Amino acid sequence: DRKFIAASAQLGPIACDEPRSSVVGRMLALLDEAKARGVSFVVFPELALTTFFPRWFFGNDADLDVFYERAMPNADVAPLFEAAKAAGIGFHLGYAELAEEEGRAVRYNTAILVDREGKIALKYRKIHLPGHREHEPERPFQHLEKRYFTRGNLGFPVADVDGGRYGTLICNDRRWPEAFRMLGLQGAELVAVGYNTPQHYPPAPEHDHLQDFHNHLSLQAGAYQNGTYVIGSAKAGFEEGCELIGGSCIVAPTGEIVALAATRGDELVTAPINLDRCREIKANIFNFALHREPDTYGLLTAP
Ligand code: CDT
Repeated sequence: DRKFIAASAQLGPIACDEPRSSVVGRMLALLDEAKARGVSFVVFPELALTTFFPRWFFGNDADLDVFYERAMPNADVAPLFEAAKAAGIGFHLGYAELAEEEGRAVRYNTAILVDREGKIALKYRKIHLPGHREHEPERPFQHLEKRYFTRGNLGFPVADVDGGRYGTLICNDRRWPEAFRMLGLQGAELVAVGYNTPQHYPPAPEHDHLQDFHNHLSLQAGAYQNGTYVIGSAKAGFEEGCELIGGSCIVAPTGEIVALAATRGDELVTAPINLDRCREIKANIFNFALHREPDTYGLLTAP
């Protein structure tokens, strides 16, 4: 339907040795609260089932493999799929994916949208992979997404889910207007964005105090410039020695934050959604058919 209550289900820190069953238990508690509040769509963060493992260098695949899912759903997350279906709640989930392509293992930073009937309606693999590829021991912590993930190969898909047009971006993608525009051009009305964003950015620590601002700046601009709701969901708090920003929020198509997390722990943030409000923007200031000038934008797609 077009009018419902949505939630961002922020997660606090996940320890390196916290089992999937414990994390899923925390998600089930948030889902219970969502049900009590009449929510029908919940956004969980990027890499929601484990600690943010790209902060460490692993010298061998066996140590790395434990953080990846080989199937989705699998036994660990089945309780989440079942509980959400029983409650008639759709959800977004980010996880590390170990896929097999032509007999080769390929690693992706992946997110799925699951509809209210428990069916996976959309799958996206992160395209803008930040950080670095080689071990940089001088850093206080690593950000090895370029080493541990292959660039997504599914484009920027949207799907018609439960009466609306939904898309997903993953963390660093939100900073790139082109990524949001790819979804906007396909008529997205709700974009789910999970993130793990350290407060400290070793290459430019002078920007540390701006991390929350840049997060909201990107989410709010993406919403407004494409006339879409955006639901941002953080993995937040002091995780294995690294502080991650919170600020999970729901942004209206006008770019206004209509609900905002108050903590850096497990927290459910809810707001009423009316997807027909997207037209306030899509039919006016950003009426693409009327006002876009794509023949002048060639530079945007030049390599
Ligand atoms: N997970 C993720 O993409 N995090 C990045 C951190 C900054 S780049 C090292 C982000 O864009 O928030």
